[in-house]
Amino acid sequence: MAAKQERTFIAIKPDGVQRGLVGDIIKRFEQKGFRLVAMKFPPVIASEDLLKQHYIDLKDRPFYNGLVKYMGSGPVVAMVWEGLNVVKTGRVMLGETNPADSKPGTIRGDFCIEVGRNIIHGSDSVESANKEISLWFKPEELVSYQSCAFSWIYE
Ligand code: IDP
Ligand code: MG
Repeated sequence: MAAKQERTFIAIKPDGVQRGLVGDIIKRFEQKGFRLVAMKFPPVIASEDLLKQHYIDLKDRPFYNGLVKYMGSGPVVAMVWEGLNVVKTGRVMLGETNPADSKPGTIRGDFCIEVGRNIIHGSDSVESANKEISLWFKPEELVSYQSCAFSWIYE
């Protein structure tokens, strides 16, 4: 089972931080059974360079500049979570990119309204998770430890 563990990059965006949703969001990942392996503390105001790199795949989209500005407009809480299928399941927990299409019970479905203020980022594949984790964190900032609840969460 340990071999199937993977990691995802989750970031609470400036609107999520300003609106006081940090605790609620972390709580959902904790309650699910995923394991926190890294978190930037204090929260960081990301540089334009970092954000441009983070969203490089979207560089030709009309909202790219606004997105980079929004993401740099205040502190973000950058985290790495670990668990079985955490990339895919994390995306399900986030909801759709556009909160209007997100079901109640998802983070975006419960806490926000517009696509340009959708409060949270989550990696969309294992490959992009690895890229994003190495962009935001140094290897020594990720901690490996055994969860005492492991055998109560996994068969
Ligand atoms: P994702 O965050 O669900 O993976 P992406 O398509 O990767 O969605 O887009 C990255 C971010 O860009 C979104 O979370 C959202 O903040 C922003 N974004 C996406 N589409 C639009 C748009 O049409 N207008 C404004 N912002 C957008
Ligand atoms: Mg994306």
